Amino acid sequence: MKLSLRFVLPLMLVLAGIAYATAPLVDGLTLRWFVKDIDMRSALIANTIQEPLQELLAADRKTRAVEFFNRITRDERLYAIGYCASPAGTALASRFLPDEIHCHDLEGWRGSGEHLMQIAKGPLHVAVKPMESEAAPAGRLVLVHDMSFIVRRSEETKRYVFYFFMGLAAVVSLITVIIAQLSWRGWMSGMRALLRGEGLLRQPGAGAQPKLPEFKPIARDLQRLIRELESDARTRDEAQINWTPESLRAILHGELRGEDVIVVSNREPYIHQRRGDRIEVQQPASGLVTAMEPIMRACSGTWIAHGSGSADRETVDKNDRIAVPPDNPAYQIRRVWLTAEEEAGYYYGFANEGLWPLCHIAHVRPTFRSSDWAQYVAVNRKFAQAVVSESKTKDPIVLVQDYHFALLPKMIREELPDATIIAFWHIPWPNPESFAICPWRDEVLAGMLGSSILGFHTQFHCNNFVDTVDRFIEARVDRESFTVSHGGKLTAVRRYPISIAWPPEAGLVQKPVPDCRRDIRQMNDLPPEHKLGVGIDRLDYTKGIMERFRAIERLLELHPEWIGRFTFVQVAAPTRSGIEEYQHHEAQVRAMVARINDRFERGGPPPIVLKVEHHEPREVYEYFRAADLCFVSSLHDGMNLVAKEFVAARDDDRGVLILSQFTGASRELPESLIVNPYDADQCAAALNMALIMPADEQRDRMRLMRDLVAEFNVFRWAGRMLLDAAAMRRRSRLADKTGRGEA
Ligand code: GDG
Repeated sequence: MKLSLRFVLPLMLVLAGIAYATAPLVDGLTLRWFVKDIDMRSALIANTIQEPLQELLAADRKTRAVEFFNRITRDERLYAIGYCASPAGTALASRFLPDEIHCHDLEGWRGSGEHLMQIAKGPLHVAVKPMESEAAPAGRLVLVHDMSFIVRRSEETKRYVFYFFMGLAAVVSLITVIIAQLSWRGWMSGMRALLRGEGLLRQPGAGAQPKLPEFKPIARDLQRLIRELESDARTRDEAQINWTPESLRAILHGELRGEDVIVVSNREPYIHQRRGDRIEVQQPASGLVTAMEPIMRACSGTWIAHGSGSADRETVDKNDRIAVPPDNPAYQIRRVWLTAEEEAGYYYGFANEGLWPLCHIAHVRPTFRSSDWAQYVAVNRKFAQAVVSESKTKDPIVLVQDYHFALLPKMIREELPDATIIAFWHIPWPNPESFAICPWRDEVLAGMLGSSILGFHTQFHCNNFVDTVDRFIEARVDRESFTVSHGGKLTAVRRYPISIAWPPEAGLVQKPVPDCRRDIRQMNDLPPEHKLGVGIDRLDYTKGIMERFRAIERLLELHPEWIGRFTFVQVAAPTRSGIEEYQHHEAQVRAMVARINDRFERGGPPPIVLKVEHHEPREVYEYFRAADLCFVSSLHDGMNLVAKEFVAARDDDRGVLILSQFTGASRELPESLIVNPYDADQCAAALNMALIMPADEQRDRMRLMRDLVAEFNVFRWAGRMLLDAAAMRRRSRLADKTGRGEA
């Protein structure tokens, strides 16, 4: 409305000015037309009355002539008529012939012509016409017309012209305002879509989005520019920041102050266990917990997780919440309770017997049961309800962790459409053909596409995901911006390589390396200078533990000089032991170790020591620091944090990392010895190379790897995702604001 008035008033004033300026022109024009008209009229009257007048004059009937004149001047416009026989005489005149007209003056008017004169009554038109009579050659007829009607008509015309221009102004304004409003709305929705990174670049037929083909090139350029500026700023900012828990906390305080942040994961960061009459608090050694803790402490958010500890129920309040960390509470855990059937179907069943083998190409067949799927859907729904009930605002930031919650983003989106949902998939994403065997393929993809940002460790996994979406569900994939538009909602698919805390916790690297070497060797009955290799894994078939042992066997076959001089200690934390495939795998691993040891032990130290038990993080680090090499041989792994932990543990710049090419970490740590775990000969050669590698080469490789892990640590991983989410929220708030302000 304001916009309309701002536009219409000046336009009206301009047109009124034009009307005012053109009035004299219109006046002059109409006057000229009317004078010409009256001239012609006067000539016609003069011609018509000459004959009867001459007859009357010839008969000297002057009184009749005057009556004749009076009769003619009954005409509305003919004001008076006069006749002068000669300049010297008096005019024979009708009523109203103005006193100013004298016969002797007519000579001054050169005998004939038209004149305008002004009397008190108004303007008059005086026409003098010579008589065409031989009897009175000097006779002149004077015809006086009243011109006041011209003034009246001129006034009227002026008024009409003015009305016309005002009407024109109103119509022009109305049309202009309507067009302006329509195109402004188009622009605004275009700009809003542009700021969201969609809309203007949509292909025709891509839903009820604005399609303004003429803006496409501008939009594309703008989008590219914004993206470049953003990524420039982000790279610059990121590189300038020294990423620590404190800096992450400080940045998030600034960027996300007052925001409602919710984390959802299957595993909880603090587990309460009952030990007799005592309650113990355990913090699971997990990369995910390490990464998420600083975020939660910074934002005082809520962490929703499965309450799996034996004393979890007795430690929560009536809302199933508990404030943590126990010594200095900064955020809340909201525990979700699962029945045994739910846990069996959702966690062991669909997540770990279905999705886990499906996403890891480790040649273990996924098992899909509709009963597991039903529990998976139900548990995801349960967590979605928990998110909604814990959300203090209508647009919280929700961080959904891992493959246990593929359906959760969509379920949350249905309840909280304005939420910013970041889902992070910690395991690989396979190629479309492999993923396609999942009977609930489309539901899983649609569920994940409820996210605002979907994160994977590597670009390869992002590509696989986008290819899968492109292949199987109705969605628009933009490979330039790496976004997927599905059901009118845009999801950005991004690479966020996870990492570990840097520097590692002081307690983990406190014990000097020589002491670690000595103690670990003593503990395992190995001679002081014995060569030691380590592997630290959950006892999972994706970790390639059997392929690792096959490589050790091959090393001893090809290089028998290492028999009795080299031992490999495998720490294998029990995991998912309720699943048959894992039990089978453990049995196979144990049998293989027995066979290889049997073959090469020969009275000395065994080639392989298998420790199927959970170790404390401090013990794990002691093994890392004691070892000459660490072997990570995953058959397929999202990232593999063990590789980074080994690097972090080696502040003495020694030790060699042998790393499977099928881990995300191999993209970031090219200074390790990269191997194909399926190629036993290649792995054996790498083992031998590691065992004989000179100290300075070990140092050069280790320093480069340590620099990388230090720079790209877990705080940066978390910070990048949260900063991207904060930027996304700023953009969408700006778009909403601009839209609301002008629409
Ligand atoms: C998933 C993805 C991705 C192992 N044994 C013990 C123990 N660990 C610790 C290690 C390390 C962690 O567990 C294992 O992390 P990984 O990354 O190697 O592998 P997953 O558990 O499969 O994790 C993986 C990760 O999520 C993060 O996104 O990298 O690709 O599969 O921290 O040190 N810790 C203790 N005792 C053990 O016996 N304390």
